[in-house]
Amino acid sequence: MRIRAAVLREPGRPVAVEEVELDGPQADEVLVRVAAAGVCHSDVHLADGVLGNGRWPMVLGHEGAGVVEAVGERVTHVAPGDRVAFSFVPSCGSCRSCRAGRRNLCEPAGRNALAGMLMDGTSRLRGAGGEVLQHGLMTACFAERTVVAAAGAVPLEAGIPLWQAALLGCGVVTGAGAVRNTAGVRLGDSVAVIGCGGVGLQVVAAAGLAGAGRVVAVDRDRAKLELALARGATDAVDVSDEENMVKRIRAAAGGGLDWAFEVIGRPSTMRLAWDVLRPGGTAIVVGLAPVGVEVSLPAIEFLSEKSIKGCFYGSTDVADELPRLARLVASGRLPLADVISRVTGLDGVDDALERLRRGEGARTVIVMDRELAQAPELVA
Ligand code: COD
Ligand code: ZN
Repeated sequence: MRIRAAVLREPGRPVAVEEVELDGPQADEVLVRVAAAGVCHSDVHLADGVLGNGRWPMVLGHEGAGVVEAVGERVTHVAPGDRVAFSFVPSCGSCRSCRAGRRNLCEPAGRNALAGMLMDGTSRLRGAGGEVLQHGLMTACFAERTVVAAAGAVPLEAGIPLWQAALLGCGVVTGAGAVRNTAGVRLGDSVAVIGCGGVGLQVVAAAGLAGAGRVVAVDRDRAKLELALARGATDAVDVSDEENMVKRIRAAAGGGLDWAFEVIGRPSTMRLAWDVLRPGGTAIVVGLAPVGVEVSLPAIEFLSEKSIKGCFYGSTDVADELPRLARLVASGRLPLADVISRVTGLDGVDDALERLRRGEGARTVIVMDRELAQAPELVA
């Protein structure tokens, strides 16, 4: 079938909407009519070509929600008409990582996501000239319709509008999972969140829900800090002048911190996360740095049992946890509308990427179908 989709042709060129060809779902796949999709900083990384060579031409978009239109013959967990959120780690359940209970590290899912293919290593997308297009992080949801692996379509209960559910599959799962799974924040712990963008704001809210005693929001953008305070941060530290950052963050928490989440993806802020820890504290690196970037730490400080830990997709088993998070949203305990700074149409993808590069606003949500998404008025 013919659909409209936002295609990355080559890094450095604007991401433009094209008519592309989408094949129907194979036995273990699902065809979804996309209602809405969130624009994440990782889309900027992909569009800028810093996540590795050859990751184009690609239909971008890895965070979104929609309604199932058709399912392959082996799919049983969803049916046409079901509302779903996308997961960009459709874990296979049988590789070594999955068997060990670490489904976010599913090996075939990781391999195929990097290749821009579905789980069988092939694509359902072709450009107007017949050339194969990659599926952005196995989701490719900056499009009117998409075909995803069965496990990439997670059913949603009623009670959450799709323009908000669009954020569940990346920002919310990553942020909440970093706090609950990767870290394991306990009641009364002190937490710093370094970088309060689309993902960091989810870390802030999750730290509050986990019962952290202090949640120190750190950013160089005043507007992000205001949002963080409204989402449960107890303190805000503006690091736009980069002066005495370590001292000010520690002072806000009444001393070194138990946890520091880096949600930007820069060596300097990874180091900052390390520096603000108390002895025995742990830095969780959520942010993704371009290929080839290194980070350095003062080795003597391992003596104080500080740790630094990587984080991918919030160490989450999405099939189990995404519906739980959706329930928190539906019950009003995890608001999402406040982090959506703009709602726009499919043609607005490139502008949204540009705003993220400039650090302007929080999440943009791209709405493909306003009625399906139950979305407010769109802004061009
Ligand atoms: N000091 C303080 N704050 C800063 C600095 C700095 N030097 N630089 C940027 N910031 C702030 C910005 O003001 C902004 O508020 C925030 O950091 C970044 O936010 P966004 O909205 O631009 O980015 P997000 O939240 O959409 O994405 C953030 C990640 C870094 C988590 C994401 O891009 C990423 O790297 N993800 C990798 C992890 C992963 O699981 N990836 C798979 C798909 S996301
Ligand atoms: Zn993302």
